[in-house]
Amino acid sequence: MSAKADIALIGLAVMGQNLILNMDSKGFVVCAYNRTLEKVIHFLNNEAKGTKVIGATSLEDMVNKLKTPRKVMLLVKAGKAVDTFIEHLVPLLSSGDIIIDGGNSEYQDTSRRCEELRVKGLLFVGSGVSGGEDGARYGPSLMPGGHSDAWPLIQPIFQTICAKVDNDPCCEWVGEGGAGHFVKMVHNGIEYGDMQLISEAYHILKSLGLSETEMAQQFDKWNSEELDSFLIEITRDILMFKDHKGYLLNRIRDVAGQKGTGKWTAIAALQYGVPVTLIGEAVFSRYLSSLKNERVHASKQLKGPGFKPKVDDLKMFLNHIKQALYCAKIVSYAQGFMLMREAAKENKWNLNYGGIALMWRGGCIIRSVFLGNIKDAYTRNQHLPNLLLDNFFKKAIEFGQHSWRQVVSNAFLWGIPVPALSTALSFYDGFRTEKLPANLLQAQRDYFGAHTYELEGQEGRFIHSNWTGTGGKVSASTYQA
Ligand code: NBP
Repeated sequence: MSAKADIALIGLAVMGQNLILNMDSKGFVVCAYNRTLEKVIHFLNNEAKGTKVIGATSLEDMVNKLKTPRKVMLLVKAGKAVDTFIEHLVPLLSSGDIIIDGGNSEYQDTSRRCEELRVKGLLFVGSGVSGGEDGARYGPSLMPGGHSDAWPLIQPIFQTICAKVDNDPCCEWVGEGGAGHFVKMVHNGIEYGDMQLISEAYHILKSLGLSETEMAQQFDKWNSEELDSFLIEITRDILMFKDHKGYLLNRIRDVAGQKGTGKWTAIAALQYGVPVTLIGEAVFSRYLSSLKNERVHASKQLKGPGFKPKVDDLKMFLNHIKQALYCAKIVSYAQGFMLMREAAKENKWNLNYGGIALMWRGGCIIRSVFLGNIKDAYTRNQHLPNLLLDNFFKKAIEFGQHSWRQVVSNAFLWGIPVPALSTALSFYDGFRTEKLPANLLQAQRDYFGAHTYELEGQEGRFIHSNWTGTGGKVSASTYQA
């Protein structure tokens, strides 16, 4: 039998099945394979019935059914499963063939796999795939990176099956090595941040006594303005969702789970030394939520301010909340882009920031009109050092910051936790402050550890003072505090 499949896809769980059906609907012939073979047969006889999808009974069979250069995409559980499949595929493939990992792999793993396969003459791509089940089926956001020779070969498939916004594909080559998975990781971190911000707004609205319908109306209104986005839209729908017992949301346990990509972003931020404070708080907030038993116990012991949240002008305060959400969101994205910039510098990736905003503009969970504004900012200036310095965002914060400060300060007075809204505000204030109190930190470090300091205007010249009159003249070179 002559080879006829354009691409093979391994992994017939929710993402794999839907991506196959997406590729099939766009005219590509896909060969489906899965570790548990029964799933291949079941898929062919059910979801893929009547399509051009073909199945494989073994990896050898799958490889033989592929046009060359062969393209094999993995959509399996990230981690060991990916390495196991790669190990089994390598002896079956030929030089110039391509392996694509579409799972949520760690970007360092992707960089490693890319190098290991480069030596063997194979092209490896690590691609972020975002949008969940629906995105995979009807157009995901795709963030491919790795061995750049693979891009022209997979581009026709990737840019056909991905989401489009105004006919622009939400998929572009990101960069070498683990760049695609790094960008996907930051995307997920930003998703954590967006969700946390919305949850804090919900908490305030609820504390002010708004009903589910009134809250849903606010989200609906915000969804027609600057905050127009998938997450605001689904929040409106979630608020209105009822089952036979009434509104469902109130009965859902307030303990948030996570799969780890937000945590990876926070870890990367610490490793690269970038203050990505909002995503960090979003991750910590999920951990705090999971201390349910301790929180229940503490709620009976620890006192707060002891009065009910109340505002004189509700309409005005609701607008303040929207502005606070918007301003904090700008800071969150600015921080995410700062992290990508630093990682790009260290890893020598040539990231196209406007292109990244466009990739996230459609198809994925953080899709929003706002990402179009970010794309425009990088179109105006592709070397923009920080999103906060773009005129559009600068003006947006100038306009919204009074509202933002009102919301954060009132939430503090009322005892409502707003870690993401407030850390974003502190970041904004820190970033725009010419002289921070770090001079005192430096003095303290030198006082107790002889870590030295620089004087204003004498950068690069490190001085140690004998603060007590009893210390020596020797400065430290090892211990860092
Ligand atoms: P899962 O992450 O649940 O993985 C299921 C697939 O992995 C099945 O094909 C399963 O084979 C295979 N697998 C497992 Br589990 N352990 C294996 C092993 N040790 N060796 C070989 N194969 C193994 O599927 P998914 O939710 O469709 O996600 C696929 C990838 O896409 C993941 O990396 C995920 O993080 C990522 N992702 C998911 C979403 C989403 O919304 N679900 C969104 C974006 C990205 P079996 O059938 O034989 O058990």
